[in-house]
Parts: sequence; structure tokens; C-alpha cells
Amino acid sequence: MKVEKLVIRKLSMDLKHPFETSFMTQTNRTFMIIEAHGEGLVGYGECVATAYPYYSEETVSTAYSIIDEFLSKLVVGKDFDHPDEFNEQFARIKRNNMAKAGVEGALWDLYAKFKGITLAEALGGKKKEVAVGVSLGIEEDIEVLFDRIDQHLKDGFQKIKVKIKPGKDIEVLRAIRERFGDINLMADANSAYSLADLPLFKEMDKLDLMMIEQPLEHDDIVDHRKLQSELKTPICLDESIHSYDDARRAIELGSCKVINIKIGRVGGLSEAVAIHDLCQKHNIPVWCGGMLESGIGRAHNIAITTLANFTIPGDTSPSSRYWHEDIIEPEVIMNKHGNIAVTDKPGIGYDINEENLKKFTIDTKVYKA
Ligand code: OSB
Ligand code: MG
Repeated sequence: MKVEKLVIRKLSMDLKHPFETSFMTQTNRTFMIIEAHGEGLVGYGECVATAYPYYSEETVSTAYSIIDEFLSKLVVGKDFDHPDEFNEQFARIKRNNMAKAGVEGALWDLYAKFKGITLAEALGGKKKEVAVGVSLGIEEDIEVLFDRIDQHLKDGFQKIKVKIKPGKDIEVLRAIRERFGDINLMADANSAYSLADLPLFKEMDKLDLMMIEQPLEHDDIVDHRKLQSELKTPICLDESIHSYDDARRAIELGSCKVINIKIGRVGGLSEAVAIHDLCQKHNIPVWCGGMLESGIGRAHNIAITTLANFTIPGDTSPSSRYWHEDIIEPEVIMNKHGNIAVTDKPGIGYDINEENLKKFTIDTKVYKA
């Protein structure tokens, strides 16, 4: 298969509802869609880097620059048999995982379309539907959060994840438990705490949470190990895991009992599959995290979630939870039991809504062989 052309589009889409985490409040997503053209087909990938380097070091501008200067040259005009080849070739470039994943995702979609199979099949996934939950931002007013939880439970979401930050943590979680009882509940701290907060986590440990996601520093696996050894609640690592080797080391140390796999954070689908397989071998369940993706990134998330060890509902909520209008057709929908059906069309399995894609595009660059 030959890649004849690569297109980078920068898009800007407003979120339906502001999303507050311990690191910022997001009201808009500026991100990139990557198109890989070849063999009369187009593959689509999404680069999930955000406008600010507050979740990880990458931004839209740094990812753009890495694709522009380096990744495009490794791809445009090149022949390939399998997208795993790009994971190997990109490895010489350190980190910049979201940039890599955006490009590699487009190549995986192109590959699956060329073979006439779904992206899920190309990845080795077998599930016909995937279980999903919702990640709810911090709310100033707890009544607003209660209403949002109530609505999402009624809609069928299989897991409620709430963001926490210092001052908006134990009381909020306790209140949710009192109000909603034995629901599938977890908390995501986005690295807002340190080991000095052990007493707080001991209190959280009494709430029977499914897990606590990334409580400590974004680059830590040593303090997390200490914390995990003090808690019965599983710790789930998000920010700390950027590769197969990161996962291997965290598992070996005992720094977590669950891993959140985000395709962008780990540098693409090939690496995500490798981490999935490693975790499966070690009885570490995984789930698919989200980065407030458009339909294109969402379709990739659904495809990876079809792998067997994605046993915990992911953050891959339906399009309507984020967007007034999506850039794919049909948009991603969830049934009343909280499952998303996996499409049986080739590649990502969704058509592009060209009109919306155009409407949200603020910049385009084309690379030709
Ligand atoms: O930590 O999982 C996170 C969104 C942006 C950045 C980081 C995170 C998140 C989410 C939302 O939790 C997941 C989603 O609904 O896409
Ligand atoms: Mg997280």
C-alpha cells in the first residue's frame, strides 16, 4: 500500500457543556484530523493533543510541528504492508505520542479499508458492542452534578467517573454515594495530589470506588506504588503510562491494578494493542480513556475497546454527550443499556460528514509524494 498524500486539518469545535478537571476548564476542543490518502482510499486519524500543555506536554502546535517536520517525511510516498511498521519507524523520535498516534491512526484506517475489514478486526477485536460510561467534570454546585449523574444513569451509562481536585473530593464522593447508593463510581484526580494526602485517600478507600485514577504526579510510578500498597481501592494509571515499557514497569512495581489506555497518550494503536496484551497476561484489566474526541477519534476508541481485556466500561461516551454536531455520519450512539454497537463497515466504520468537517476546519496543510 502506498501513501500518496497526507492532509493535516486543524479543527475547532465547541463543547456542549464546560468540562472542568483539576488542571483546567475546557469549553472548546482545538485538535487535528489527519488524512492518509492512497490506493484510492482515505484513512482518518485524530490527534488528541490539546491547546494547552496541562494534561501532558504536547499541544496542538507541538504536535503539528512534529508531524510537519518529521512524521510526514516518514509516511508520504512510502509503501507499507502493515501499520505496525510505523510504530517501529516513529520510535526514533522520542515521545510526541499524540502526534504519532494521529498519523498512525490514519494509516490503520487506510490499511483496514484496503483489506476490506473493520478497524476492530484489523486490531484483533471480537466484541460486537462495547460498554461505556461517562466522565463528568467538576461542578461548582453539587446539585448540578447530582442532576448530571441522575440523567446519565437514566440514559444507561455503565460507569460514572467524576473529576476531583483538592477541596472538591471526599465530600463530593461521599455525597454521591449517599444519594445514588451502589453505582459504578470512580474518581479521576489528574495528578492533583501527593503522598502527603494519604489520610484523604484512606477516607476515599471506605467508599468502595471502582478505582482512583491518577491521584499522584503525572510522571510517577514510585509514589503510586506506596499509595497502592496502603489502599484496597485499585489505583488506575492514566498520565503515567506512555508506552509498553511504562506499563511493564508499573505492573512489576505494583503501582496500579488497572490501566487506562488512551491511544494518543501511548503513541498509537500498535502500542495500545501491545499494552492491552501485556495487561491481559498480568490480570490487569484495562479500559479506554477519552480526550473529548470528535467522532473520528471516538471510532478509533470503539475499535480498540473490542479487544478482550477491555473489561471495564470506557470513557467513550456517544457523540451527543460532547457535541451539538459531529463530523461523522451517523454520529456515535449508545443504547439504553450503555453499549455502543461496533459498526461492520470497513475501517473506522463511519462516513465523514464533509460539510461539518469543512465548517469546523480552521487550517489545512497538504503533503504530496
Ligand atoms: O484524564 O481522562 C482524563 C479529558 C481530557 C483530558 C484528560 C481526561 C479527560 C476525561 C474525559 O476524563 C474523557 C472523555 O469523555 O473523553
Ligand atoms: Mg484521566
